[in-house]
Amino acid sequence: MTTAALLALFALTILPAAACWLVAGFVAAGAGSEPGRRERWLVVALAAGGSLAVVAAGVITALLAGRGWWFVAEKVVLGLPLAAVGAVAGSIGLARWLRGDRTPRARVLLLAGGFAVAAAAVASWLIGYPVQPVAALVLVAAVLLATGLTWAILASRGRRSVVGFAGLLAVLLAGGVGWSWLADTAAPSLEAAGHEHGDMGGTSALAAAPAAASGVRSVEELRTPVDAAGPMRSFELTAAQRSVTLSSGASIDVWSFGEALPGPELRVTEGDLVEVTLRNRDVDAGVTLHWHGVDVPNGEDGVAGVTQDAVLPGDEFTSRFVAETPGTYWYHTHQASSEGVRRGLYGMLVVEPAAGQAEDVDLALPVHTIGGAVLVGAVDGPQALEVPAGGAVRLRIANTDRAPLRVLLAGTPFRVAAVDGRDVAGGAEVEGEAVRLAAGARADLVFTMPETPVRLSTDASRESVLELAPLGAASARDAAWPSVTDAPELDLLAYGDAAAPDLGPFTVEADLVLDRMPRFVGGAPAYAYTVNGRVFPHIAPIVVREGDVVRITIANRGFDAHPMHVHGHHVLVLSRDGVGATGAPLWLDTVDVRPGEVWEVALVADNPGIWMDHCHDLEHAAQGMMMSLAYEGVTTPFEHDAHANRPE
Ligand SMILES: [Cu+2]
Repeated sequence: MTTAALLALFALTILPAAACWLVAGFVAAGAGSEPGRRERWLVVALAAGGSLAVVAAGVITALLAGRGWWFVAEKVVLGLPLAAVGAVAGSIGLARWLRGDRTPRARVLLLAGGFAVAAAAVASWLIGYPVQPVAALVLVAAVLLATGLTWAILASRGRRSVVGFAGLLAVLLAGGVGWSWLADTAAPSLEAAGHEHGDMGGTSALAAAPAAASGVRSVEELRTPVDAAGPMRSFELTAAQRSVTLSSGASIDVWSFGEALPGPELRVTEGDLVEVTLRNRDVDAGVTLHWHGVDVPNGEDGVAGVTQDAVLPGDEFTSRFVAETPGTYWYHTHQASSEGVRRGLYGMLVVEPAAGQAEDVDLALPVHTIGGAVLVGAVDGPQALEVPAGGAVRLRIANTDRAPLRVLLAGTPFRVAAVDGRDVAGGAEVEGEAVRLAAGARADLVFTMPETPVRLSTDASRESVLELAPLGAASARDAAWPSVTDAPELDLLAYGDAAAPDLGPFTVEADLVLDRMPRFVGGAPAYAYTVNGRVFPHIAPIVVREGDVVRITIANRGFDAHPMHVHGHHVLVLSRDGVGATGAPLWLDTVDVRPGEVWEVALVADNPGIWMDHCHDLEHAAQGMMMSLAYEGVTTPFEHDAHANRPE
């Protein structure tokens, strides 16, 4: 059984357990001094069901423990002990009540059992990983006070003790919420300053080394030198609110970097010095340019509030970087990005090899959902392209949406030549397999045009498909094409020529445990997306020094996929769910961590700065799932919330 299924099953047993015990307690409490036969049997049945469910929750927890401590810590430390104590207390109360004990004690015990099991159910949801001692104490104290309140009521201890217990309980719960609010509105922690090296629970062999010789640097100093070598390629992009007519004829209001969607394709050559001037005409929320997948110097990274200020209407900002690695990239705003990207502030960046692109046909095709339409490249709806048989074709697919995307190239064998802007060595031809792209990810599909049509489809849209065919080739009927949803999925961890790059020993270890729980985001209560139980900008950064080799373990406790995107670096996939990667070295900038999965990736700290590391389901990022990879000695003068800066 998958870890996600076990997590769901745990919730589906502990919740009924709590419900059974609570209802049993309330029925007994309400039954008065002479319970009828039906009431007695109902309470017995509920208690039996509740006890069975508690035992089942224990068994599921044992199974989950085998998948990793991240999934069970709060269950083992708090939840199950509470549930066990609750079930025992409830059973004792039940036995007394059945024997005719009509003192309040029996019914109080029964209800206390219900409170304890309910607290166990809440623990998983509210406390998560790592176990937060204050929250755990609040929960236990709440059970005790609720029990006291029940006793005061059932034993008729008078209005004063009822009000006393109720008041204490209210103060406790308000205090717990207040404590949480304080933690979630404290000073941001994005810089390494004030954090011990390797404080994510790891150790660093370099920890004793003296601080970097260059001392403290600002992100503003970490920019591409004005006199950097390379042929200059200059572009200008103007962000504006526009009304755009799609190829289908539909007219939609967008925010865009050009007159059409997507923004202008920037196609440069390896070694070029790329200079892009961004102007904001009238996007009130502000914009920036982030070069997704390009490991630019930190000051060019385009994150509002971290590497620069948001570019507000009338302002401009010029980014410069050397296009070092050929590949498929994209650009998008990193100011109010969850709204801005969705509304259309995105475009493609292609870096061709210095030796020239090998293929005859080379298309960059971002897939984007907007205003009810799905654009593949610039077209919403079917599109056809004539390609001579025998021609080499490269389709650069980018998922610019927030949801994962499945892509099926049918009618020809193909190779996945590159993923996330890094070539995949020795990938064999595959046919009929779908390629899954996490939000933000790219894949280059390469094939030789056959005599018959080839069709690219995605699970984002039935209509928006691309058909490539030699002149005169008859198109296949729609029904004849295989369905993208039925196609098996290509496993990139087992694709291509195996090789094990030697990165050297790990000097920093970091665990990122992804979850969903009630927190305060931007001061407002939210069912937030969390990393290690915290939300942006209060998640402790991964702190590194230049030269560190970092092993990052990402565990997903939630029920959503989290495409974790680290800026300024690519990470090498080591393993998924304990199974080592066996294919060509897979260097990703976006790691597709699905529910219940545990990924181990390696990162070489070779690009100093303060780098965002966040979920590229940008709604999740906006709801807290955003943190930093911070180099020691790097500071930023830019502030979250100041100058309207809102990178999420
Ligand atoms: Cu996410």
